[in-house]
Amino acid sequence: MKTQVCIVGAGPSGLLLSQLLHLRGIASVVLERRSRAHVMGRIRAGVLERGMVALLREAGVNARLDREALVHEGLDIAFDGRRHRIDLAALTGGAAVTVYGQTEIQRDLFEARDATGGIVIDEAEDVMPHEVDGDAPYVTYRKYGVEHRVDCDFVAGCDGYHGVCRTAIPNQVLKTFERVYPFGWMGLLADVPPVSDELIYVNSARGFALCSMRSPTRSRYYVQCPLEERVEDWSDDRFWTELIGRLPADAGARLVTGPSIEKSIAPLRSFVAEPMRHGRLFLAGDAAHIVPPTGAKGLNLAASDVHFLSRGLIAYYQTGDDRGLSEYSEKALRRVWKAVRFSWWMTRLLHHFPEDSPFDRRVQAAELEYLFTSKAAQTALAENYVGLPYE
Ligand code: RFL
Ligand code: PHB
Repeated sequence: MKTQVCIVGAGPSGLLLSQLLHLRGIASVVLERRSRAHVMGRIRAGVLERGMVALLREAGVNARLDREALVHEGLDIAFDGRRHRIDLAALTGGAAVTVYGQTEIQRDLFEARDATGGIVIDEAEDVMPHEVDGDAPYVTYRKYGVEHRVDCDFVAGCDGYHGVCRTAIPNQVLKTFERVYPFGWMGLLADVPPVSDELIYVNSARGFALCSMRSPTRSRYYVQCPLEERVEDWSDDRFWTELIGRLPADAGARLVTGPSIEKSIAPLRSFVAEPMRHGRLFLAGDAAHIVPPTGAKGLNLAASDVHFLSRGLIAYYQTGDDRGLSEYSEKALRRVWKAVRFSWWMTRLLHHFPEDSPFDRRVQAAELEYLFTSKAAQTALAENYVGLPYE
């Protein structure tokens, strides 16, 4: 098979890139390791920056989002039993975030690719990019025991943190940066009305908690948990009791509980791989970087990467101008590191770190106190949370 861009991974990065290229007449083939049911069943992000919403609109996958998504102009941070609202809209001159599940975005993107005859091959085994530093790269994979080869101009590595494309960059070229946090997030999804109209991020004596949502009738809650915990150790009852114990009293009293639809534990990690381009291979999204979910930035970074990469590829195919491709890694990484910084900072601010000394705890409390009383500090949080510009 021959195509222009071979995209590895059918997560949000891969499908969005494929759809944006299609709209400009650029052909792609998407190779995905998992089944479609598996990809559609993953419960992940929920908060979209305006840049990502604009990109989904550009890709023509905004119809359901426009009908169903929730617009949030603020969020709450709770500490020491008190709640403080960060007025995102007032602090940023009118910006807001959009609450719409990654699961829904996956569905909208699959539907769009199917409707326009997009080639998305699922259950592709042993996907492997070759010759990416030459002029004629290709990708091999196996399906139903048969070997296949896709010849292409470029390979887009959109295959997530555990993907294979990053490994095609030689060790002497690739630099990685990493911070592993000493806890995870236990998440629960349930068809119960959210405890509040806006998200509540909680730093409590028992650790971090987050009240989020997918719709007016579906809630997503998280509690910080030790890394060695297993989902099987968390009955719904244990989860709800722990969550209520961490919420400010008024929210705890109002919380509606119910049977879980999904429960999972995610470890927290910051990770960046540089460069994001090697020859004719381009990494985008979690394949190149991971952030802890505290700042709601992972999916949004995948979108900004896809924005820069799609612009570069479109310019190349339309006019032969390869500047966008040459600058891709540097441009994307500038924005990535700012989101890495913000996610690390939010994580540091809101979690209980087991190794913290009494001094560290006092500094954390002082930083929260400062945030609650300083408009400058709130503005810094707000402009990062709604999303820095794509530039
Ligand atoms: P994905 O979604 O991991 O997709 C990669 C795809 O590649 C496939 N794949 C392969 N295919 C072929 N061959 C191989 N060798 C392959 N290896 C892997 C995989 O099966 C998969 O389908 O990466 P992508 O597209 O870059 O998207 C990134 C986002 O999924 C991720 O950043 C976010 O989910 C992170 N995240 C959040 N981001 C936000 O912006 N806001 C949030 O509120 C938010 N909350 C979260 C999150 C992530 C979480 N978890 C579970 C990690 C909350 C959680 C709990
Ligand atoms: C979510 O709704 O899953 C969510 C929201 C905000 C975050 C992380 C996850 O910071």
